[in-house]
Amino acid sequence: MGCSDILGISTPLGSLHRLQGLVTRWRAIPPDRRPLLVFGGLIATFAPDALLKEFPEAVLVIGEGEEALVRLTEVVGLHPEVLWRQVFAEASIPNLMYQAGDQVIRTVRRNINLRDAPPPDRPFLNELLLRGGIVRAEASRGCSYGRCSFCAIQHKYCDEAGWRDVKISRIVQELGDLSLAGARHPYFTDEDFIGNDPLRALALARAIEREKSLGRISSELTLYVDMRAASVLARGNAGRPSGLAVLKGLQAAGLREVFVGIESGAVEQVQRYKKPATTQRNLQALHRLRDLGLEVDIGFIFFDPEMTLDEAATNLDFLRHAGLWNHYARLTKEVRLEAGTPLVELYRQKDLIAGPLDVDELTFPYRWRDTRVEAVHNTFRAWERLDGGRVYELQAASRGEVPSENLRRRRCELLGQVRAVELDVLHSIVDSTQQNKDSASLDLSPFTQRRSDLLDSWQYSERSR
Ligand code: B12
Ligand code: SF4
Repeated sequence: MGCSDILGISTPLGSLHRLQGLVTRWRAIPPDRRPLLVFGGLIATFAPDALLKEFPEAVLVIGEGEEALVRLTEVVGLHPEVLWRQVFAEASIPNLMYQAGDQVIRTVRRNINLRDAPPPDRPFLNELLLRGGIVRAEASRGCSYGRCSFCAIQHKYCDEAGWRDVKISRIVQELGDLSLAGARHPYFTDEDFIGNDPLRALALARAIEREKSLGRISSELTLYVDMRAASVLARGNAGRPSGLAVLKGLQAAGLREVFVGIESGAVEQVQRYKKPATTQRNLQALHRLRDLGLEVDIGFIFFDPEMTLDEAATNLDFLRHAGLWNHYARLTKEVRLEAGTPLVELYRQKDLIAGPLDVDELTFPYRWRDTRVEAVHNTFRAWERLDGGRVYELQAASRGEVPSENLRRRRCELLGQVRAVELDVLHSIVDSTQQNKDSASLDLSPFTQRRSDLLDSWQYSERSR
């Protein structure tokens, strides 16, 4: 360290400890050779005050970083160090927060023009492919709905609910480059892949299909995207293709798997989450995707602090009747009370926030309304953690650049069996709590054994592969 002008560091969840280590090393560089310290990404975006307090030397980039980082580089290249902090504000570089003297400066928040954005540099692509990791692609940012109470995405994009698309020519070019490098299963980072422009989604699908037919994208390339139930179920009209037509087009282009945020099977919980779709519509969307033969990944927030025991039972009934008991997704998560979401204000009013923001995880701890639901949650989590590491490994092995679709399917099936054991356990705990028994005294060892046998069989089969 010490030869560059800027040291830019991303701050994903759980990175605070590494950040402290890096800054300690940065502080050891003689002051006249220290690069400008710039933090961007999740913690910088959602906990900038806490981050700046701990690292007052840093310049934070809140939200999108492309424009800010390029402009910072220009200023640093053109001006002597003593002037940098003064010039940042004068040069109206967006999305910054930093200290100048004893003042904290915040510059204007602004989203980039995604249509003109160049593709990302991918210096680690080959390494990622070698390790069978997940290659990411991007076709849009933001969400055309943008009002779910638990979702942090609006804050990332300047508190604007809105959807912006990447130019089709860039997406297709990038997929071609990824394909040439050997990637076969890119996952799109888009929150809302179709957004408010199904016609463009169809055009994108056709462009990918065309490139495949010309041999510029491998015919084996598959796609993984996030969609809203509303996009899946959208009716068409003149000039606007239906969700079904778009799905069929995308499937012809290689769509393999669609993530849909169902979140809950209990009517009032869905309303608390401010999801736009009803439980019924969510089910219809699932059926439509499955009827087409697409894999469906599912977002489900089983627990929230306002949950009743009846709602827990309703969620379990929903999952069973929807045929999701053996699904590979982790359907037993709890809501994360994330900084920058509408839920924080709501819980504050309801006195449900139990402490300060955990800056590393970007969540607030909360109090549960019903202590019985809290006990169910805690008993289940303690059991889940017993073999959590191996389950996570199996989940990771079923995503990204898996060598073959057959192998992915086998891993997903096995993971689905593990998930079924998890739901069986949760069901037993909810059941016994409903009968006023103490769930902590339940004998869960037969379930522990079943899960362990499944994971052993996976490890054995992988070793003999
Ligand atoms: C891919 C992804 C994952 C992957 C990989 C995560 C990882 N650690 O890399 C997986 C599947 C593992 C994952 C898991 C989880 N994720 Co996730 N994930 C995403 C997703 C879909 C894409 C991230 C991405 O690549 N975006 C595209 C790039 C271009 O954007 P970016 O990374 O944000 O970078 C931009 C800026 O942040 C900034 N920037 C970033 N770094 C830097 C550095 C510098 C120096 C500068 C100047 C700027 C800068 O500039 C970039 C360009 O504009 C986002 C949603 C989204 N669309 O962003 C959610 C998201 C990040 N995930 C989220 C969550 C909640 C989770 C989980 C907790 C889910 C769960 N309940 O288990 C776990 C946590 C895992 C963990 N410990 O990290 C939330 C985080 C919200 C929050 N405030 O906490 C998001 C925003 C989704 C959402 N709608 O709420 N996730
Ligand atoms: S959870 Fe999904 S649908 Fe809801 S606002 Fe966030 S991105 Fe949009």
